[in-house]
Amino acid sequence: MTAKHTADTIVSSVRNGWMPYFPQFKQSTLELGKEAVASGAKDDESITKYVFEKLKSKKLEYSVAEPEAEENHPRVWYIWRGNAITGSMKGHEYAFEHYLGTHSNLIGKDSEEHTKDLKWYDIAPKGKMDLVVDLNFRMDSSALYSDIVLPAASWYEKADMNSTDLHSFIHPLSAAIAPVWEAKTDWDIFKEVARVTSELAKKHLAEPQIDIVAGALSHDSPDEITQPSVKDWYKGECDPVLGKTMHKLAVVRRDYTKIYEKFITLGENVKTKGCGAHGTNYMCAEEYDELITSNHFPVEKIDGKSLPSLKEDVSALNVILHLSTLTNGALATRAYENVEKRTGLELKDLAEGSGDIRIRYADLQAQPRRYNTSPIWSGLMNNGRAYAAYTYNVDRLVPWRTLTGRQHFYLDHDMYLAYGEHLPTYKPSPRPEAYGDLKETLKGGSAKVLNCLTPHGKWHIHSTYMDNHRMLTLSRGCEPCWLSEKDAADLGIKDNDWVEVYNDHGVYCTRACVSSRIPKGVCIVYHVPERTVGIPKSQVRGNKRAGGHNSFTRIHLKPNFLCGGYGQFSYHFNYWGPIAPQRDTHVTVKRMDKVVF
Ligand SMILES: Nc1nc2c(c(=O)[nH]1)N[C@H]1C(S)=C(S)[C@@H](COP(=O)(O)OP(=O)(O)OC[C@H]3O[C@@H](n4cnc5c(=O)[nH]c(N)nc54)[C@H](O)[C@@H]3O)O[C@H]1N2
Ligand SMILES: Nc1nc2c(c(=O)[nH]1)N[C@H]1C(S)=C(S)[C@@H](COP(=O)(O)OP(=O)(O)OC[C@H]3O[C@@H](n4cnc5c(=O)[nH]c(N)nc54)[C@H](O)[C@@H]3O)O[C@H]1N2
Ligand SMILES: [Mo]
Repeated sequence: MTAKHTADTIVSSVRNGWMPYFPQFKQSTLELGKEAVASGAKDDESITKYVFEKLKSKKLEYSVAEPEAEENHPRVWYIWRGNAITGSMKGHEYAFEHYLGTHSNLIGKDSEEHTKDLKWYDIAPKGKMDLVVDLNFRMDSSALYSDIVLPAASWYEKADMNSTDLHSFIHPLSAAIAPVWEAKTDWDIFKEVARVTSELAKKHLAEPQIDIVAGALSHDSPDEITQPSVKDWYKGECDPVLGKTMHKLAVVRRDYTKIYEKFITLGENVKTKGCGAHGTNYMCAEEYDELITSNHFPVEKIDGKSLPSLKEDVSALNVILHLSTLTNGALATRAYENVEKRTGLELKDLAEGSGDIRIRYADLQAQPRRYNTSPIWSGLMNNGRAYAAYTYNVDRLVPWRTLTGRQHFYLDHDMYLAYGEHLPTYKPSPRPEAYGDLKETLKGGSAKVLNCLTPHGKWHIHSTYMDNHRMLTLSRGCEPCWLSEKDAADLGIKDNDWVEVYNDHGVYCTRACVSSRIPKGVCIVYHVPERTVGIPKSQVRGNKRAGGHNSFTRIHLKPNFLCGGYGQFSYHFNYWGPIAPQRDTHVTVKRMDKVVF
């Protein structure tokens, strides 16, 4: 199990239903839907069966098993509220080369260890992406590389909300002025994209389509007990059974001409299926109807039917607030009643006093308001108590959302056992050579190797606020490379010298900040410089423009984070899945004798 290339573990992870992956299959899922119908399949059940049989007989191949095939390239990328290129993109230069097809400072060679389940290509394709669209109010590094930049309204030009599970307030953003010049609110931009797509669909995708979606085995559902041991149906280790030994399949009927209508209304699935997350659920048919009958909310008439309106950003916000347990007390009570049934515990008292609370967007604007204590989050906040995670489980004995309902120290999953991750134990860091960050760089020579860390910026949030004048004045006009006095002396580097931080993956040019606070053997480049500020040309890369702090990084996925279908190791969007560690990246640092911008 552990002898596999991590990319091969990703392949089994998708086939076994531990993780979703897009694009899904080597064949278009709309074509697949048509083919199923042409073969005589009529209802969802027979369409699902058709696709299942095709997967089982291996006539339908998974995209994840051949990411280099043209049919499997991701083509269109929308970047919204992220600085995906440079900011988040660890392994930046690899993405330049293979996804964007731009210049890159990569000199790394392919690994000698080839994949088995994932089809290996000796020459990997370049520039897989066709179109990159960025919504932003700043010309950040991602915007610089995008084909289309859609100017977004800033936080003072639109209605919006922010919230997290770690504090107990919902933060409103309000328009003080109208969006300047061509800028639009994010809501209006996406609404316009939806409208134009629907228009174009009348010509290109006029007929309703049948789509197939493969879903992962999910957290907080019976899927958590589907795979007590790791077996691969694809390799004949067990029978393929949808939603048990493999992923699920859903048939989704799409009408692309109606995307706009769907964007501006809330559909009836919410009424019939209810809402919920994190192991909670509640019906909200009454509240859904209130959105239509009460004159507090606007409606849209579609084909003679009234539906709650999401046309304007403020309407969308009020719909969310009306249907959330956090801001509609009747729903908090109902959700606790459901947890009472599941746990046999008395919990409804936690909603006491919030029954008639209804928080609207205008209320949030008037003054800060704490939201209701609700089973969706694990912190109890009654009577002004500060939010602290898991007080719900500790104080009220509500089972933890794990396989046993308790906190786990010992993890008895096959993959955790195989990797020696079943108990927290000390594992020495592999030697720098094992990581291979400097194979080409140090060919025919040697140099001082430092472990370069890229922690979060002290005074800015990622790339935001980094590039304003005040911040740049505080930080030498750049994001410097922090070095220990000893390493700097060994490398002949003085404080404030221009240096190159580089390895096989890429290069970042900046000033040195020599400090007694940095231990020997380590250097630090804080997350995130912007390509718009002070990026000179690199001498070690023959006068090519250097990159940012993610240029010298790459990702080492932790394979056991890919597993699924077993208790707390079950997929949930943004909660369980592999993270992208750039830890233990090794570099060398060299003084620049000439700085050319
Ligand atoms: N090497 C290394 N890489 C890392 C990390 C690391 O520690 N080291 N950390 C990782 C982590 S944990 C994270 S969270 C990511 C963060 O990385 P990103 O999320 O990519 O970084 P941000 O700079 O926060 O990007 C947010 C962008 O959204 C824009 N924006 C803000 N508000 C709005 C809005 O209302 N509308 C629109 N349209 N745009 C808006 C901002 O101008 C900014 O350009 O980076 C990851 N990458
Ligand atoms: N000021 C500011 N605050 C932020 C953010 C920001 O950008 N700026 N971003 C927010 C976000 S989205 C996130 S995810 C959090 C991140 O916040 P943290 O999780 O605190 O992340 P970092 O600052 O990247 O790293 C924490 C520490 O890990 C150390 N470290 C690096 N490699 C290793 C290692 O191999 N082993 C160990 N044990 N330690 C190591 C680093 O030196 C650093 O001191 O911060 C949030 N808060
Ligand atoms: Mo983060």
